[in-house]
Amino acid sequence: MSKIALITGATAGIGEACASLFAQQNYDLILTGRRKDRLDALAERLVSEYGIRVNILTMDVRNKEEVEKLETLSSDWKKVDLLINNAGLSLGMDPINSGSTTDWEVMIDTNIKGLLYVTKVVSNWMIQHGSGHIINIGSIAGKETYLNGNVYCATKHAVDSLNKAMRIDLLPHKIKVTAIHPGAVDTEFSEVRFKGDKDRAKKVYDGYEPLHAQDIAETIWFIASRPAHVNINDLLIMPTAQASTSHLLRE
Ligand code: NDP
Ligand code: 8X3
Repeated sequence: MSKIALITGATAGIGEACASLFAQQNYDLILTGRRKDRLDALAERLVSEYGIRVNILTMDVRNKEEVEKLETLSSDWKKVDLLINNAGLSLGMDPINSGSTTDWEVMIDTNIKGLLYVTKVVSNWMIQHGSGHIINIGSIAGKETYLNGNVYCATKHAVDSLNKAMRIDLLPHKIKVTAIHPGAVDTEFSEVRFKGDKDRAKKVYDGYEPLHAQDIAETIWFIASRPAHVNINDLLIMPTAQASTSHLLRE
């Protein structure tokens, strides 16, 4: 029987690249996100290219009731081997005294509370079937704090902390827990952060080669495919041209 992966935020960027790579590796997939049209198109492509089974769930991870709809999946689908907690975003880049409180709430509700809601449901399934692996997508922003990154950095520091907490709490149930913390990855991330300002978003990646979503997907595949006795706890991955959030070699 094929393994099952549940990927949050599969409609773009890192989540979408993971969906394609795990489909290629013959995983059946539960894919979630808010944009149904994108989920439908992705599912259709993966089923036809790889012959896997795909279950899509349109949900906003901020909405606890929508997340709990995961419980309506059949018992077969609840045998999830791998959860990739990927859905997340940054909104705005302003000093703490003038940032938008609405943006702060969206980031906190998505990156922290959403990740917790999904984890609570899926970790219970993993406990029931006695194994599983949770991979949390953190960020270099969860290891460092940079100018005007304030609330986004705080949410990713929370993911770093929750990653450690999950590993401790789920140890008796033999569930692996990993965080992967990327530096700059060229996805829709900056366009979302700068609210559709494509020029400003493009400038983030000017003059150097950023990571691509595929680089992160391949790293996640490496982590997920280690033998049962090996767990990668924490992994920081950066473009070669990036030494820290504020040290970039632009040419
Ligand atoms: P994208 O913007 O390309 O993708 C983000 C994904 O998250 C989309 O599928 C989006 O789906 C989903 N998402 C956002 N908000 C919600 C929500 N409320 N409910 C459900 N799904 C949601 O960005 P990335 O692929 O880059 O981001 C993926 C993760 O990687 C994030 O956690 C991000 O913080 C992290 N990261 C990104 C880095 C980068 O430089 N790009 C670096 C380090 C970490 P939809 O809009 O359809 O709901
Ligand atoms: C995304 C990377 O440096 O823009 O998490 O915060 S950064």
